[in-house]
Amino acid sequence: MGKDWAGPEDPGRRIFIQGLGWVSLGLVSTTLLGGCESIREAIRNRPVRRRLRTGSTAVDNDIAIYRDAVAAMKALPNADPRSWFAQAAIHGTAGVGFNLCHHGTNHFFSWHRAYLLYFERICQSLTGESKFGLPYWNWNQNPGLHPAFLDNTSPLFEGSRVNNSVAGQSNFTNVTLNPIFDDGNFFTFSSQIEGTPHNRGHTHIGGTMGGFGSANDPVFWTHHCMVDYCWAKWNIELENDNTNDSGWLNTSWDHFVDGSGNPVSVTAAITTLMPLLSYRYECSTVGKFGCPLDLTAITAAEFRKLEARIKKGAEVRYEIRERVSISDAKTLTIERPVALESQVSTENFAAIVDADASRERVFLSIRFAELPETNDLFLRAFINLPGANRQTSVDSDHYAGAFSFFGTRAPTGRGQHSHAPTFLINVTETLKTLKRTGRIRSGDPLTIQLVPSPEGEALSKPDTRLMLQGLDFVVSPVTIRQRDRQSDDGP
Ligand SMILES: [Cu+2]
Repeated sequence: MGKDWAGPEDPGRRIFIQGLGWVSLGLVSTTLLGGCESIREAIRNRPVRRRLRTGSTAVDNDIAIYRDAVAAMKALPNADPRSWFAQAAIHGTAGVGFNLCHHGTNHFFSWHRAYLLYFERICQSLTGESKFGLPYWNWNQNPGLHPAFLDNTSPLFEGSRVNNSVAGQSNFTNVTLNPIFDDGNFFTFSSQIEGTPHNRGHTHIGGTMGGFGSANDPVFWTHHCMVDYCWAKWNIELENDNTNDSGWLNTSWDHFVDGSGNPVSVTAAITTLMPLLSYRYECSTVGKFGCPLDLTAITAAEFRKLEARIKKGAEVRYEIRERVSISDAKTLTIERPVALESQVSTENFAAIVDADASRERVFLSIRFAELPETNDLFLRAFINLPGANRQTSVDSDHYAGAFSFFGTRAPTGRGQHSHAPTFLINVTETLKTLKRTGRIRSGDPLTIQLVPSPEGEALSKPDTRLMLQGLDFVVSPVTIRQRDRQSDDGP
């Protein structure tokens, strides 16, 4: 193995040597936990992933290194696994399909976290900047792309982008993101981050970013770094727990390479510790959520507790207590928003409308038979608002949420993930508000309005059809985290 940057606490290396799951973690902890000062020291010395913005010397420096790294990767022959071509091809191939990436699965977060870490290692290794942390594009706070990506003489430039900003796009604003971050269930949180800001980031920037070759646009990595920060923020700062499902934890991948181009093996379990052990995020606000935790000021005991909590996870399942069908298969077109009326029985109605938000959440579950031919559109959902259309404000109390498609029906038939694309929208708060203000009454039917809108003025394929397979209300129990973590010192 060549000389790659990997500190003694590096979990990726441990797992490569030791095998699957948590086997290696004793080693990680003993190396790290010397005492307060050494922990603070270790955390401070990690690569820092900063929020992309102007006016910060540290960020300017990160961008300069990123630019050099991208140039160096682009200069490598395609056959080199660290080359720009090879790294992007792990994810997908333009005009052909996705390759190894996870979309629409429970490993959307974990797979992309590993993908980013090893990409970051390659950047570090090719530039000699062992402390380099990939900056993240916080679209909620800074909706415009950083100017460094707009300079057409820079390796960070990509000429095919359709938009350089997501300003004004509701998939990134607090009204949409707050209910997603309020969802304490790992699976449904992941699904909504993927379907809403993640998918829309791809399709709204568009061009290369909107297609199977998206990882060829340097913006991709900063966008996915933000997706990864969303997971880290939700899990580490906001104290929600990941799943402890052993099948999930022990899933492993061996198609990534380290900074020297040598293959590595990584488990989903290990990815959960990466933001603690391999890099750290500079905190920033997302929606109504500020910065409740400063990792660099943490004591050894607090760190141990935090690490134990992450390793322990929680009995999280995506369980369906109640499923009420609103609609069967239907074809939607962009020209015609669709209103779907439920035939909800009295008991079902109560289960949905009276759900106790502290114990259960209500989702709209929207399944499509297949991806559409084009993805330059997004959908908004409203409840009990018969006239809802493209112009209806998301500030309406009836607004439930939005989602976008990423990927299209692959021209070759391969490369798209085989499942039917399913989207979840957390409608718990919307239902509560409508009930409180008398706009939902027991016995009246609940109606759902799905409003498709083009990204721009018109669709590239105006006759695009959306093959809705089914739309349901789903009531899912909230996993109650164990409050007492005193005895949770991990396995
Ligand atoms: Cu993506």
